[in-house]
Amino acid sequence: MATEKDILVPDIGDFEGVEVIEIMVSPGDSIQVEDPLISLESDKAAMEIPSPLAGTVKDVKVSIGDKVSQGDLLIKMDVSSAETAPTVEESAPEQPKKTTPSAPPLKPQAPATPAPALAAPTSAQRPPPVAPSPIDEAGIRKAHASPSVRKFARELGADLAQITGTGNKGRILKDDVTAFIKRVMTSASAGGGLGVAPMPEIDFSEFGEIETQPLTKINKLTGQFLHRNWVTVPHVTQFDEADITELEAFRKQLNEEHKTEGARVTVLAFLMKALVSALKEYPRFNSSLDATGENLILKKYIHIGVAVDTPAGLVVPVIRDCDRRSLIELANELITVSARAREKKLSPADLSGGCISISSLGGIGGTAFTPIVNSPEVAILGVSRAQMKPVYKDGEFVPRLILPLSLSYDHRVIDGADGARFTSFLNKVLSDTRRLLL
Ligand code: CAO
Repeated sequence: MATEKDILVPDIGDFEGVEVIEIMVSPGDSIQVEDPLISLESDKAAMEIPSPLAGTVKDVKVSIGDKVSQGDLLIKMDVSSAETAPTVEESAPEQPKKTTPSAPPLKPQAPATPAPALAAPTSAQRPPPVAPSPIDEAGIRKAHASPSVRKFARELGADLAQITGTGNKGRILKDDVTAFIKRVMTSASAGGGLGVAPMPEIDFSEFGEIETQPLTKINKLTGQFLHRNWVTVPHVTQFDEADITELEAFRKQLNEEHKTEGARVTVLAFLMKALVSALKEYPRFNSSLDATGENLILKKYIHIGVAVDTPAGLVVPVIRDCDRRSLIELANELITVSARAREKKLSPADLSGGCISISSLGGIGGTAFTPIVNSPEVAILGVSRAQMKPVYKDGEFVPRLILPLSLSYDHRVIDGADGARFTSFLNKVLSDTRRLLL
């Protein structure tokens, strides 16, 4: 006869309100002692909760993203009388295994969603796997592997669906993932991959005092995407300078007029407006290559991603329908979205669907830089700090406020001539804001 037993959160040390990041069982699953049930992640460590009993899962009482503490109910399980010898309440479940430390997730529901830093590409837009490709999270969840092996596979970008497990009942082991990665690396270098020498492992402490800081989740995800885009997209960066002397006077006047409403219009809002005009004039910049690389998808909407510098790393929220918003609305949206980014309140939807991105370092400094295209977008506009410069005009040098622009684009889609036309167009509208009305 089966008895119903409660599986509770065991002693997890000093942690309170720890997030459920993975549920490995469903009602009806037959479970052995020690089989992993749930994965939790605090801001210091990820841990697996193993089953203290054998039996059948009756009900799962938590969802991904829930916060749990010691003693909270996780699972109801039917345990046959032969297996009930130590009851859950009596037997202290084993201390969960701590795995490698990891940073707090950006979004509880999406621990491994490749969205936080750069707009997540759809499967149709993934390039061939030269660099680590976005992880197939559904495939990883379905795979017959422990959470620590799944975590290991996520970190390496290994597709568990392609790996044959050598463990009990075909369970994928850590060694299987390592062997798979070795195979992929070997075939990549033999078959025209990057073929570069691996980075040597260096003990920096030999040279002086050091401190090891784990990368945040955002750092890691951003790194993967930037690396992929850097090696798969042939980049060209077009530099230009826009005279924004009149724009600046207008901007100051606007801020003065809207002072009581707390409006704060920065150059960025004007740049978004200028980009809207430029994308309408040059629709190829508002496109993406399809999966075959043989067709261009031209977009009829204008959603602009804005790189935001946050304490946890770079994120690129997308402001939608910029062509339907006024300058003041765009300025307000920028304030809202950058605040939400810094408070880690963005959802994956807020980070997807961008047509082109702006990376503005103008508030910080610099004269020019080479931004990396936020693929599958085909261009990104980098903006540096505006400076007063002497400009030769009508036979004399006059002081003008000059804004440096750095437009990187995907040379498979955009020709050099169009790159230069695009920045010239931006210059024209930024130098004479009346043109933004056209
Ligand atoms: N030239 C001169 N001054 C500029 C400027 C420019 N190009 N851009 C902004 N400023 C000024 C603003 O007017 C503001 O001045 P006040 O305080 O006097 O109003 C000040 O710099 C700070 O602006 P801001 O950064 O708060 O606002 P923003 O709208 O320009 O930018 C945001 C918002 C979210 C884009 C920005 O805060 C940010 O995070 N930038 C970093 C982006 C980044 O990390 N890019 C690198 C990505 S890797 O490619």
